[in-house]
Amino acid sequence: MIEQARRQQADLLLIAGDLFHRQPLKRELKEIAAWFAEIPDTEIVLIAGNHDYLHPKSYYRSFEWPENVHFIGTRDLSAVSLERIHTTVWGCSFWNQEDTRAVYHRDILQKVLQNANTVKNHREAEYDVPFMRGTGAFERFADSGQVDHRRRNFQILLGHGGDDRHHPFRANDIAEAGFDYAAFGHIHKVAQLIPGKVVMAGSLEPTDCNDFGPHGFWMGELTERGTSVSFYPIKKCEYIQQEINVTPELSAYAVSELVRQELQSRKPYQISHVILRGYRDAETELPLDEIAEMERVVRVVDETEPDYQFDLLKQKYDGTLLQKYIEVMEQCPNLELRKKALYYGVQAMLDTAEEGRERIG
Ligand SMILES: [Mn+2]
Repeated sequence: MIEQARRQQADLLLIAGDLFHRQPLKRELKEIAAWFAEIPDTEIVLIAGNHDYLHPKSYYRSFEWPENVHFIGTRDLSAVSLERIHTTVWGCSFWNQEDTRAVYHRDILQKVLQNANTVKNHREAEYDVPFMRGTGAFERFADSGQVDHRRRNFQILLGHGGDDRHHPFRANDIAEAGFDYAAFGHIHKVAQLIPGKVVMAGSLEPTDCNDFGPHGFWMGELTERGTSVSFYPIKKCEYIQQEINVTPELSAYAVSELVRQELQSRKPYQISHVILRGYRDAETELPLDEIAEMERVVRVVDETEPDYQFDLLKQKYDGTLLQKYIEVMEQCPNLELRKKALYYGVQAMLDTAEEGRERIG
């Protein structure tokens, strides 16, 4: 990511919270600060998310960042004015693991963008946070209205949350408030909520094996004509769901060969959840252990149904409840319902039969 920022000579790198999955250690901040210092020509703005929230003892509160790094630690929206790149970035940090306040509500957003003085007073009352960098620049901007009117000042929102317990928001509110761009974090799945305007960053890499789909970062350009962003997947590790369609003719050996074949089309960075669907021969035991042992398979899920030979079953269980059940269900006009009733019903009755045949005998 840092390397990309250097190569692209990025003006601005936005980190939308939860840079750490828990409270960062001091040495971890030192380490990341050293990385950030490697790209001094890139302004870096970051906020704390619900995982690395600003605990009273958080090292974020006292940490000295390099010149190009701007940490927005306020609990309500405040701004960092980056005069060199004619950009103001608005944001706030989590002070608790949960925060249900609608800090990105449309009324608040409109107010912060339209009335700099209101924001300034607000800042003095509540935002007196000594570790915030860039406030000096912001003060000039708010005090005397020294916005460079010859060039447009870009307005960016940097946010975190989006579910009921973490700063719920509506993407439309943000687009309509007049921000040029809004970068959000928190939801692991990457998404463009409003094309070119509001994006959810996702995580750079999956945080666990159920974190499916591509992960990476957004990169784009803000110009007078508008914003354009594209997603850049980091192809290091990606979890996918590999569905395998099982049919009753397939032997256990054939199923494992089929899986092996399908897995060959994976990319080297893809790790599979193998999901077996369809109908297996009722007598066949699927080679689940063998599949689980295959390379880059993290999990096997058997969702197949046994394919019963209903005519044979009727003969074998002639005169029993099972035989009558099959006969009645075979008359069911709804095909989907008939299939389900037959498979689940017969399976349940056979399971019971194994416990004691007399029950259906
Ligand atoms: Mn989060």
